[in-house]
Amino acid sequence: MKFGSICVVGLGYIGLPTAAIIASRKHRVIGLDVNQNVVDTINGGRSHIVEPDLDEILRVAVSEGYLTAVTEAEPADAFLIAVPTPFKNNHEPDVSYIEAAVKAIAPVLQPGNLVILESTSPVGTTQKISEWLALERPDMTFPHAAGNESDIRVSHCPERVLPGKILQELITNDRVIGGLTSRCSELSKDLYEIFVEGQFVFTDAQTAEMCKLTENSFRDVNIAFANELSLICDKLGIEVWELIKLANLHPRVDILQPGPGVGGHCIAVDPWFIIHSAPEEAKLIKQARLVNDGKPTWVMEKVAAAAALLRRRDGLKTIRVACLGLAFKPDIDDLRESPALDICAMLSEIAAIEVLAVEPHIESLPDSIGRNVKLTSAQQAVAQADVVVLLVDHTAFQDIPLDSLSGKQIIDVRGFWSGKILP
Ligand code: SAJ
Repeated sequence: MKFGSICVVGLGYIGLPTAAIIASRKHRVIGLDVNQNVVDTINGGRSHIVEPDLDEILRVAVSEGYLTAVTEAEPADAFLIAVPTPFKNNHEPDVSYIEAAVKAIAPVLQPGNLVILESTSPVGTTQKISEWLALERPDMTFPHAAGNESDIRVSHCPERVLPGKILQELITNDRVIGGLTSRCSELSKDLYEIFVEGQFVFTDAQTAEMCKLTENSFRDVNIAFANELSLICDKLGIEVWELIKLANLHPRVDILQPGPGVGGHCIAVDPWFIIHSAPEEAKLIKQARLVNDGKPTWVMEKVAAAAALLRRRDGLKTIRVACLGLAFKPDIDDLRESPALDICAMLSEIAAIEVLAVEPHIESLPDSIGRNVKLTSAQQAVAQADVVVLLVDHTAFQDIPLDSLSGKQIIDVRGFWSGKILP
């Protein structure tokens, strides 16, 4: 089928690059977002998020008239929902943004339209979308009730792209297509053929939902194993980085890297969707979440202990702590759900500790971090610090001369200086 126009609902980290890439293939794209500032920025040809290569592709798409952002839904041939799915305080999935997106597009739906859910969602959400739409539009038929003959097609095709490589992975990754019926799946494939070069694999909507949750839970459990090892090794006086390197020489062992905890808005969230739907069974997945969520407090306690030692041993009153890196992973500017940011904030609450935060990818600190934290250059922070905490292994930190660390307490949460002879 030829798609005359495609509406992407939610112009965030997934929706905006997806809208831009479809538009770059000379298809008319309507980007729908509730935020007027976001819509104005995009219509000005600019991106409100940082992602390699996005600025240029977006500028061209908007200037050539293939991409327009709006705040009110307009008719289109296909609707691609890419809104956030956070969890509530008790870790219960919050699908209210999806529900709002469905209600926003329902009035403009026409027979023959395709609705695709891309947002990571609890099992059963795609079916719910079909049911919600049926309630809003009793004049049409939907696949959960009408099967292959439905007026509207509904599928789940989860996004699986890695922040920092989104534009590349959107094209090259394989695409899991979970239609509510086989016709829903076929039409979804037609849409993704516009820009996907990876393979298409077909399944039902529930398996597609669970597949995405499984991928991120797999990674979370594996990171938890590495983080737990780091705690065990610290207790036993073993260098965890060297241990992992050695163990990984085994042909069937591939341990991930410990760090300050798991950040971002996917891996620390999605396992809870599985836990919520099968709490009795998802014991390991839950324990992994707790291990990873506990790591920032463990790091904070290590720093507090180093500060206490300096006070006792050297009689220092105020201890200066340089926190190297605030982003949720290396070489990006994204501070959302960052354990490094949480560690900085926790340290700044401790009396007689002054935090010098270093984050080469940002211009100013977020308000949430508190007023006691100063954004400082790496060189200055290291020069002034009594304790240096390496939280994020940004490439830029390779410029820090090892001899500038001399005489400082060093807490290397990433193994950045592992194997290097520190003075
Ligand atoms: N991390 C470690 N140790 C490691 C690897 C990662 O501590 O060995 C930490 C990172 O520092 C970061 C967190 O885990 O704080 C998550 O980073 P990540 O690079 O593993 O993943 P994300 O959150 O950027 O993207 C993930 C990807 N999922 C998988 O790799 C299974 C991506 O493909 C998904 O599309 C994305 O989640 C998403 O949107 O769900």
